Amino acid sequence: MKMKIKKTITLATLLLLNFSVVFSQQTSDVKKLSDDERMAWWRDAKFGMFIHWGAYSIIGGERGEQIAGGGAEWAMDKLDYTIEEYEKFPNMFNPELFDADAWVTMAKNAGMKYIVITSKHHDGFALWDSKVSDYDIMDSSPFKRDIIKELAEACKKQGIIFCFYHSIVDWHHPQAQGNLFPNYNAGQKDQTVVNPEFPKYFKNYLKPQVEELLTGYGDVGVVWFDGDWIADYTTEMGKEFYDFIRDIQPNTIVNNRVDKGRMGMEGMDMEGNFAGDFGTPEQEIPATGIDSDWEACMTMNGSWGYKPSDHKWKSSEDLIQKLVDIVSKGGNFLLNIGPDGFGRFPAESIRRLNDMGAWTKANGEAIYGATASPYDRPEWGRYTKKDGVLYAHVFDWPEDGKLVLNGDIKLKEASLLTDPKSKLTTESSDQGFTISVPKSAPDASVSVVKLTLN
Ligand code: FHN
Repeated sequence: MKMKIKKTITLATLLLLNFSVVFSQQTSDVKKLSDDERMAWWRDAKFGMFIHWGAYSIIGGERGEQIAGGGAEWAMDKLDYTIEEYEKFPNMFNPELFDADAWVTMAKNAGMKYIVITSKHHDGFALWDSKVSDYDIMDSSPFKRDIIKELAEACKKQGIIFCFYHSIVDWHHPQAQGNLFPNYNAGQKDQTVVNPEFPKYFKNYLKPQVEELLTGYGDVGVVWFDGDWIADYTTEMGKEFYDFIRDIQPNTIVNNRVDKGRMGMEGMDMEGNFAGDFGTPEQEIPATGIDSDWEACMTMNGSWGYKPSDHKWKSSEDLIQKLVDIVSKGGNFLLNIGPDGFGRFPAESIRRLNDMGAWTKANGEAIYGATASPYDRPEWGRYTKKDGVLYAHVFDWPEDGKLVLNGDIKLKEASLLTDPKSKLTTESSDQGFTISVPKSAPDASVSVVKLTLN
């Protein structure tokens, strides 16, 4: 394993104009934004694409008769590959159909504003040209194209904010869990298992790899850590890591998995002083709004990594409603794609992206830059709010053509969002306002009624 550490640190500034980053690599006078300024683009963006892609994408979660349970990105562990056996997959990973521009276009057309790609997942294989490792796309795969570079450049070109996911857990590295070979995942299964060499991995490998990603690929919107749960990783390391990242790119955003405060899949921090800028609920949406920054990440079927045997796809309608639900509670939605080993998005994912794109194109005004609803959740759907305007997102369109608003809403006028000229008749009573709406729903998934308030 090479142990070269890149010394140059490029300071960068994020200048954010309507979600598009103006890249201005500067070696001095980087403007350090306030926390609110730094978080502003992310809070407005609401919708991002997660990409889980790596050598596991050619395995598809299958080995002989076995099919890995859960996420196929865990193939190495779940299908009991030894490190030596698994190393053959990076050697075969040659995704010639990978087209970064096309991926970014698909995200953009879906209405997504940022992309978070797995630079390295738990298997340890790096998708960029790492100087501290041979276990990367340039040295251990025939592909020899820096995937992170191509994606970062495509994002920059198309005005999508580039972000990366990075695993603290490493099943391959000899000073991390890899040292527990053949039980390279023992620390996941038994929290008392630690690797005494882990601090060396942290200092000489994990940090330098993240430094490479922060210095070689332009401005990074979010550093999205994962694998915070292993006992080897400490809260001191987490805080040090957070500061390290902000020293390199002062305006980048870091998720809460950089530290050890996360409450399981619920994703928010427990009481205490933990590093990280936002909570990370996984595969779930909080029941109510939360008064701090959070982002729910979710799969379209049941797997993060490509898994052709998993047909449990969420419907487009469900995904659109999830986006609305999340925004109505003040969160962001990070929706996953697991491209295959050739570099293709699954057809089922593309269809859903297209459906979401059609919806966000028509209804984006009620999503981007919107905040949580100050009103109780109505039976028929959700509310979002922006600039004094309330948006009623109707999941269950009233058959009698009467949309009943919460009693505490003081309505001035109402119209269909997709038909601004439609002035809907409203009626007020002691119980509140009722709006007369067309008998059939304007949108099969979620129809939005724009409410101007008094
Ligand atoms: O183990 C991973 C999993 O493979 C996937 O990357 C998700 C995404 O949030 N995070 C972990 C589990 O919490």
